[in-house]
Amino acid sequence: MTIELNADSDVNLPLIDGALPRWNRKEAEAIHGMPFNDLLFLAQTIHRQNFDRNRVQLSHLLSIKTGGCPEDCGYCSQSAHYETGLKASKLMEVQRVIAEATKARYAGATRYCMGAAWRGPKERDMGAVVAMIEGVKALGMETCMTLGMLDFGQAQRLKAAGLDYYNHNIDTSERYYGEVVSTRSFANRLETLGHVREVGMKVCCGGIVGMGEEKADRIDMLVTLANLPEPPESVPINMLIPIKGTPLAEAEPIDPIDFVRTIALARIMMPKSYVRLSAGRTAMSDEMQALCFFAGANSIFVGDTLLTADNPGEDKDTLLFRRLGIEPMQRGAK
Ligand code: SAM
Ligand code: DTB
Ligand code: SF4
Repeated sequence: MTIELNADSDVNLPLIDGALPRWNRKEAEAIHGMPFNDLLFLAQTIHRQNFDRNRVQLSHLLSIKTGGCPEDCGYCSQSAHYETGLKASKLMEVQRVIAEATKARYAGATRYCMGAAWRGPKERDMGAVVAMIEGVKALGMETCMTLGMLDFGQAQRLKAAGLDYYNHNIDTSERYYGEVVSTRSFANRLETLGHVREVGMKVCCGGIVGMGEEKADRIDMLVTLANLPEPPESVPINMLIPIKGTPLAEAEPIDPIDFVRTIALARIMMPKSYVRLSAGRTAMSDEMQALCFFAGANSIFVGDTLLTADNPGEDKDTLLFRRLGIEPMQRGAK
């Protein structure tokens, strides 16, 4: 099947039924640079072919271990390398995690994502982490964790505990990665993603835009994601939340139109993935978020806080959804 845009457009997207196309930078650049109306029309057309068009999936985040992280990610409030004023905490107790998850479930979240400021989990933490997965799963929510690097055995144990998704972002292009993080490599990220896939977990992997990268870096990041052996089931697109004390505190904000183009390109190149409009919504207007939903974003984080930073909160999101005629996705929906 080929999507014909109109007689004036020279970009036809080959979508062979059932098979996802593979991408190269040139094709991706051509789509990214289409006239905005054509780009959004194409993204929305593909979105409708693959998803319930007026539904958005709700995920809820909880930081189960905050701050004091040995990694030096230049965007992060939780890195021990920077003075961000954040107080580090120990791993949260299992019962408290389950109590927080119960609240999120009643507020409509279908996926519960637990994040830890670790380079990777230590053996001594694995028991508690497994108990958290089992407890949250028992509430009937999908479970997701983001704990840093995993070796194969750790991935196997998380899978055996019932973890549905593992979040591990590539964050930017391979070229720009070293400008942002020095304590690990882009290849390390891909290695963990490989373990997660190999044990049969679903992959949540995306990145951050607005870190001073070039348009080509955003495009390359999406090309890498779309060309993984299987594209991630979830693709979080974060807009940098500038954090005082980090090297990226003064990064030039991304042009909102370019941000929407990034979302549209993600939707087009990964037609069956959930594209999550992730961090940074507090700084976005309702109109910008509406454009992102039109461009194919169909998942958000709900609740007052992300891991450490502010999020719009339930009242604001309920109002926005009402204005846009968007409904939360039901549990068990595709
Ligand atoms: N420590 C784990 C790791 O790095 O994989 C998990 C937690 S980490 C905070 C998860 C993701 O949050 C990062 O990969 C990044 O994409 C995003 N993130 C962190 N700080 C951010 C910020 N200030 N603005 C936007 N996104 C951010
Ligand atoms: C993702 O891509 N975004 C979330 C989640 N995965 C773990 C985290 C956003 C963090 C925003 C900054 C903060 O709260 O500290
Ligand atoms: Fe640590 Fe993750 Fe923050 Fe990097 S992004 S400093 S690994 S918590």
